Amino acid sequence: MPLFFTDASWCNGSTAVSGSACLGSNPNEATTLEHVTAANPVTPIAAVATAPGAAGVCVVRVSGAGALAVGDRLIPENVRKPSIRAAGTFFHTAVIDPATRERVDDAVMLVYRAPHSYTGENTLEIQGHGGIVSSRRLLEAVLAAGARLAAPGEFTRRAFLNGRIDLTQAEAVCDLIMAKTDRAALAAVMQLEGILGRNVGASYAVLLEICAEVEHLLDFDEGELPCAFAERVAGQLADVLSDMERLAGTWHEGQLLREGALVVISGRPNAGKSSLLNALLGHERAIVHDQPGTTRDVIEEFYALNGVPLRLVDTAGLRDSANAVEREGVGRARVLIERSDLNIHVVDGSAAAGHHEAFAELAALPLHKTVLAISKTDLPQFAPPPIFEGLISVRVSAKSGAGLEALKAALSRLLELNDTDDSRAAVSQRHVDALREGIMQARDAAALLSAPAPDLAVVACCLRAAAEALGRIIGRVYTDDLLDAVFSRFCVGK
Ligand SMILES: Nc1nc2c(ncn2[C@@H]2O[C@H](COP(=O)(O)OP(=O)(O)O)[C@@H](O)[C@H]2O)c(=O)[nH]1
Ligand SMILES: [Mg+2]
Repeated sequence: MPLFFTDASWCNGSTAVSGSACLGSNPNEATTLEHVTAANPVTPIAAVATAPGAAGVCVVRVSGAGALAVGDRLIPENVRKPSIRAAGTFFHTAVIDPATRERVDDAVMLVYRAPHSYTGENTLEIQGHGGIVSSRRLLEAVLAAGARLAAPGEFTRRAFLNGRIDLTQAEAVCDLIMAKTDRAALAAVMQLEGILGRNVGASYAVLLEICAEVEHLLDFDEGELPCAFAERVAGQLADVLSDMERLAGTWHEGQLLREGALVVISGRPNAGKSSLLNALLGHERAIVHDQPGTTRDVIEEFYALNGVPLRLVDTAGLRDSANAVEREGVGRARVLIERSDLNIHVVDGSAAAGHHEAFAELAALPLHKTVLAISKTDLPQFAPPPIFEGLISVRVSAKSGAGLEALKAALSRLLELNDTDDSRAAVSQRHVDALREGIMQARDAAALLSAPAPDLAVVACCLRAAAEALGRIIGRVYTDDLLDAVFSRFCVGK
């Protein structure tokens, strides 16, 4: 698997990184080389960029060296060809399928010329009429005119390979499309704007700089460190480490914003679980009935808590049942509780029967991620609940709505949701994995440098490995596998 570096500095040092390929001093030059040789030959790519379904407009995007020529083949003879039109122009035209000569649509075409487009390549955007059939026919005509169907995320992958955006910005495009709450969208917009890339890029540059200095010393000295060198570098490494640790510390928030949290509502039959789900959602999602065992399957709904997406799940009541379907539901509920990020355990505060058993069940639950909701507080309460150390409990009434705000506050507390900080990056699992690798290597380098007569070759190796880890985050160092993993999350057309 070739490893691509977009920095000349990877070739300068005396420490060779095995299996590496240095592609030149200019990031664009390097990526262009990759672009032509490996990923994409000259055939332009095309896809419908808008969501399927009935809509006013459908946009088909064509990108690549021959994109404008594709447009030439789609229009009547008497219309001026896009390939001879200026960048930034648009025009109205009939669209003809070059294979069938049928008139497909009426459209507006927009001409972008490299490098001033999303992908950095010549791009033609065709705005036709929306609708499933209409957009399919338009795309078929574009493919007949010489484009090939784009792979998921291929437009954004080309934008990255052509140096338009770094890898964190490419990922932010996907995060923004997938965002389920305003807060998640805002975090994605900040990343798209480059906040994470700049943060990581600065540490990456410092690490490479120190590494070059160490390698220089290796070439000219017998491993003797000049006066004050170790002290200065120790300071620089401490700053880089604290930046990396701060970024790694945003993982929890990033994870919640991207993946959401699984919140499972559990409890005995008739405790008021489905009523609580409905009360939180503000509509009658789950069937509520005084007959125990009404909810047999698992019901999942999206719910935004402080801008964080929750997967709120109502389950079958936990009890031993003779009914096979209900037993299956109870089994699923137990698995879900195990997997959940949070568990709301509902106990009917008004029921005399089974009161003690219901509280006894709590002992078997993962209390560190459980909120006890004592329900039906609008009815006379049977007895005060026993105290479980460290367990957060709230009193709620699905009927009157009392206690719902306290329940939300308890959930926020357990999920450790902080108030939104617009200027903060929120890293993903991929980022934090690389950050941890970088932190480990940078710490090793710092420890070696603090010892008397350090082995500078080993120090340089650690620094390079730390820089490489950070380089993978922003895409200054990449493999095709890494790009495949990043862009496979995308939809076709982006
Ligand atoms: N008075 C009162 N009754 C409730 C409340 N929550 C649920 N119930 C009733 O308790 C019964 C069982 O409710 P349900 O939500 O289906 O419980 P589940 O089996 O735990 O899902 C139904 O008759 C509900 O109307 C509440 O807050 N107050
Ligand atoms: Mg129910």
